[in-house]
Amino acid sequence: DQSNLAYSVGVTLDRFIKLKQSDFPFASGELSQLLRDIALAAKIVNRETNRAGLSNIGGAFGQTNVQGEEQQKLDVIANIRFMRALSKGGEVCAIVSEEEDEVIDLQNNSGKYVVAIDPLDGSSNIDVNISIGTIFSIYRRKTPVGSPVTTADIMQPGNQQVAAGYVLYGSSTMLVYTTGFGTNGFTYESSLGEFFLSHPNMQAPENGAMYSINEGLEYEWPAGVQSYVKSCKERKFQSRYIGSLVADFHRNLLKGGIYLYPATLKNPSGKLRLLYEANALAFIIEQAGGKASDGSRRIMDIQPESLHQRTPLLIGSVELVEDAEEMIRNAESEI
Ligand code: P6P
Repeated sequence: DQSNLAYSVGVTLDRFIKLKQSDFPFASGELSQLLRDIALAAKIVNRETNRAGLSNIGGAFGQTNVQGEEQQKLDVIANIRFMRALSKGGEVCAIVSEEEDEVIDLQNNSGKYVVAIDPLDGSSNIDVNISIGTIFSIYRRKTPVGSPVTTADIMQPGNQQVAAGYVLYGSSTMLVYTTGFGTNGFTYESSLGEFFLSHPNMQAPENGAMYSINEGLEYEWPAGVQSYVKSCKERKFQSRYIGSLVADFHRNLLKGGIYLYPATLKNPSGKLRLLYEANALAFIIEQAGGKASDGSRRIMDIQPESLHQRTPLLIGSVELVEDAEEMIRNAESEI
């Protein structure tokens, strides 16, 4: 039947989206078109990323973004490309981007969807040729179509997402996304300009023996995280930390493992952003049978208070995340 055909490896992304559209009996195809628009922008950013070294666009652009980080030219290009892709289709009414201080109101009140996006996460890795990624979340607006966009449309918890995904510009370029009916991975074949289904119905191993954390910040971690990482070492876990969230997340999703970015002195609420990093990966990992928490709360249940708010993030194999949460609870009960 169509659903099995959809999962046959080698199906293009466009065909997959069309075949799975029946998951949304009442959808008018707008979400499908939005996903196609995002995939097109990903192909363009992929081309720019691969050329970064040659056309000298990898260097800092001299501007800084709301994060106060050196804005790499590729950051700027990726932001422009995704903004354009998200604006042209007419499905989106507002965008939250890591690269934009304020909400981008597209003045398109007939748009049904709100998108939160990190156009190019880990851009400090561009100059050293480490994999980088795009992360996005898609929400249905809360206020009636046709009315102006309000905060209620923007400040939605992750459990309201209708879709989420990431693009990993790595040794191969992959698009992984969910619409709430499982998580599927597509690999880009640049000679054909198509994403092909390569990882149907991805399942996060329930357990694993790999942890990802910036060990240089060990003395700043909460006690529970220190004891959890100590237990990983006692069990001879492998330590793998690329310093690029999407790359670390993707490897742990495939192999089993846990990524941790806890509160630190410099970032008392953690470093990663709730709206356009943690929520999307949380939706993806849950749809693959994994778990995402801030150490005690489910990431997708956190009610956002501000656009660029940060959150501690523990994400990956369910057994590993639950072990870490238990050690954090125990440490807190001993205070
Ligand atoms: P640190 C990259 O800047 C990023 O946002 C994530 O991609 C990455 O996992 C994390 O920060 C690395 O942070 O403090 O370990 O360098």
